[in-house]
Amino acid sequence: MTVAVPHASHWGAFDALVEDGRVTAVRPFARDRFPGSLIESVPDIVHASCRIDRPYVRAGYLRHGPRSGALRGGEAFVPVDWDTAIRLVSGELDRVRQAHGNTAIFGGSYGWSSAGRFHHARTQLHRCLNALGGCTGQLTNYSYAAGMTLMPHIVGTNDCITGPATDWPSIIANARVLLCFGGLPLKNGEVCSGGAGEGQYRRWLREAGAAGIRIVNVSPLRQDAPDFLRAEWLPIRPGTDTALMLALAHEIVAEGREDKDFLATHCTGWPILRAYILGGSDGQPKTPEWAASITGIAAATIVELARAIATQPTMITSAWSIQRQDYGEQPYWMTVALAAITGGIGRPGTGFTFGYGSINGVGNPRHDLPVPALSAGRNPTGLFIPVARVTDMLEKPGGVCEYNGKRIVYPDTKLIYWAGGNPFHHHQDLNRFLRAWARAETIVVHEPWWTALARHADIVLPATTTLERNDIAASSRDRFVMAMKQAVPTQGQARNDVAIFADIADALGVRERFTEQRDEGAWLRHLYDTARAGWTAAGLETPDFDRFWDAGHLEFTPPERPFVLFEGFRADPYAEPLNTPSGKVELFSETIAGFGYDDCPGHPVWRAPKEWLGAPEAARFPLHLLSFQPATRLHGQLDQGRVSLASKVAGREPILIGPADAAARGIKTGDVVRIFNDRGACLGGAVVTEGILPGVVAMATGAWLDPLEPGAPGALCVHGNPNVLTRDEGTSRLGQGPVAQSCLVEIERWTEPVPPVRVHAPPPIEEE
Ligand SMILES: Nc1nc2c(c(=O)[nH]1)N[C@H]1C(S)=C(S)[C@@H](COP(=O)(O)OP(=O)(O)OC[C@H]3O[C@@H](n4cnc5c(=O)[nH]c(N)nc54)[C@H](O)[C@@H]3O)O[C@H]1N2
Ligand SMILES: Nc1nc2c(c(=O)[nH]1)N[C@H]1C(S)=C(S)[C@@H](COP(=O)(O)OP(=O)(O)OC[C@H]3O[C@@H](n4cnc5c(=O)[nH]c(N)nc54)[C@H](O)[C@@H]3O)O[C@H]1N2
Ligand SMILES: [Mo]
Repeated sequence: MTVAVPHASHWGAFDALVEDGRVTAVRPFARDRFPGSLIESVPDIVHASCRIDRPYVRAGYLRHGPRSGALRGGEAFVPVDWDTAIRLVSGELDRVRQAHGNTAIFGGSYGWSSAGRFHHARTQLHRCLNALGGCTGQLTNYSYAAGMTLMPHIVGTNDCITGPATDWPSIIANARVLLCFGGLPLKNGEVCSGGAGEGQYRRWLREAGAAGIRIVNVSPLRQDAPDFLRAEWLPIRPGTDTALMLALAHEIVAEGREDKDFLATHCTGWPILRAYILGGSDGQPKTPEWAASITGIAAATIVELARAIATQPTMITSAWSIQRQDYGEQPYWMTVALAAITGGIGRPGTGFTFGYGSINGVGNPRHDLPVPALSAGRNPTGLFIPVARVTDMLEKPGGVCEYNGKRIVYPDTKLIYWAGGNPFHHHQDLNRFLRAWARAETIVVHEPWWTALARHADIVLPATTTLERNDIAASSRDRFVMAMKQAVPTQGQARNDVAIFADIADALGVRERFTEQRDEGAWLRHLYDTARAGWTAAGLETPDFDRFWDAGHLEFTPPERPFVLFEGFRADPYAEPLNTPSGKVELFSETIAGFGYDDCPGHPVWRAPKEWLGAPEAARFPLHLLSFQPATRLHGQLDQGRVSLASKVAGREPILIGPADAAARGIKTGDVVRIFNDRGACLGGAVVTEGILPGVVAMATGAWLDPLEPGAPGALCVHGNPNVLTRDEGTSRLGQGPVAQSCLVEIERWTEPVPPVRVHAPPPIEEE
């Protein structure tokens, strides 16, 4: 007999079809008119052979105990029972906090975990560590660190990134030009953090395409706008969007078409930025000809585009990707400036927003309502590092990190605890990271699967997947709240993260502080009721928990009136000022200028990236590598599922390369290639395409790291994880965001026998 169990995930809501305790298939949530395909991988991951079946300890750790300097990843694991595992972990947590203080415990644990708001592993870890006196935590994120640090200074809010933003109905009704830096890739709408009931992004793109809006895809990749949008493709050299924006601004000013009123009444610093654009402050007018030589886009094209955006209602959207590069603050600041110059800010369907094409849900019509969410509580140490500075922190105890006007002193990390994220997926320059990782004495990881993270740990605790527990999925960007019901029994000896932490808390005498005496059922009810109080306060009638749970979902009717960000400010900047020092849009920021950072001065500037096609290093590594979000999975998640596996080329991660670059290297579609630079090397499967700017290659993130010699920094990744190649540096001292997109490589055909990909099967196991 087949039972259908309602469930949800970051990659969509679905019914799990269950036979004899196994998920055999899924079908999309009946209310989702635009379902995606990633959910098809769910049965594969729940019952994967790479599930961790019981607790394990690295053989050398079991023998020698906690030790700094051990290179991890190359040794067999030894199974242990749960009591031993909990004793080891709680003993270490206690030893380290007693001997070195809580900041020696690095519990940042960045990552997306799973969609359920209660069993969210990272939040559960933080609750546990906070109950134990705290840890070193992390600030910002990998997605838009530079942007989210900058925006509060210049527009007083991050709503232009996280929403609520000017919504799609408003754009479709009012915009005539949609200028997209980084495009509107279809693939990115496959996911929504916390889970979406409906894949609305696909709907909005169809409607925008049908509305006759002129859509301009500024990107090195043609596929960043799906064919049905009939977008114009402006292939741009990676890392040069700021130069293009400055030239657009120059042309608008040269033709006297800037919105002088808006610049005078709603902005501060325009005379300073204007002088920079016209060349008065540095001797270099930012003309279309100047930008053409940097961006590779013809001056005449820039002139025509400048006229179009100055004379027609225009929405400017910049993908989150374009700030994950050297000086990533600059294209974001200049996006705001360009929207100010065209005068679109706060008017229906125009202005600027970051990331309409970056994730499902940006620009969805929505109420600003609370969603059920577990609180991690307060970290008593108060110490947080910018998330992407993790290698620096491990390398330089006592070192100073400058960030957004502050000086943060790095702690001396002895114990690393990771649950619900994967630095061997997300961090840059993994070979450097692996050496820094060796400095820790103990590394504890919770994972459902033998990912590269689990393989590089000392103590590995098997976590359940969401299909093995009850939870609630919700995102502020989506109109559904979804019940995630347990579909199958716990697999192997896996346990829920919360149960593991409850036992650790118990061993250290803080069980009640951690559990607040609630079990899973009581917690779900509590989180739902807390959010519901907010819904009631907003005047909305909603079902009680039992009725919600029985129905399997709750739906809010979206507001009818289109939403326009900064509408009130536009109408009256004195009655509704921005939350900035001047109350206006800061085209020059005294605060930022006061930090004295030459890598992020007081107004937007063009700074040539450290690695790009115009850099001296391009002589040795002549190809710019983009490592974008994967169409076939969520980061490293689902890589062992059918959708991701079907996309591999010769069993490797596909890498897109243009015909001329491929021919010059004797490469054709289907070939295995080696991609390399001074930081590392990986294999990939070549896909030759016309749709990429010459000199650029592109490989998605998320292939599980699979070193030819596990544990050896510098070893070839035989599978295709681009983070062995990327650079690990901050965007600037302001945002300290990651710069994954600023990366040069060379490629050659791989002529030796092709090594097998082994990472989707368990690592070597020693018997007890
Ligand atoms: N080169 C390059 N690198 C990048 C980017 C890029 O553009 N280019 N993008 C960056 C961005 S924007 C992001 S957000 C990051 C994403 O980086 P991450 O969020 O770290 O990537 P995920 O693979 O989603 O990691 C989540 C991990 O949690 C595990 N997990 C899932 N459910 C559970 C659970 O219930 N319990 C436990 N204990 N574990 C669970 C999964 O198996 C997985 O290993 O990557 C960044 N890295
Ligand atoms: N299917 C799927 N969707 C996802 C995710 C996933 O893992 N899978 N991850 C989610 C997450 S965590 C995040 S943060 C978002 C990220 O959202 P984004 O950061 O917007 O996504 P990316 O795919 O990294 O980049 C979008 C496009 O920008 C282009 N690009 C790169 N560099 C440049 C440049 O210098 N200039 C210009 N003009 N274009 C450039 C690339 O061609 C790329 O395809 O995606 C989310 N959506
Ligand atoms: Mo992200």
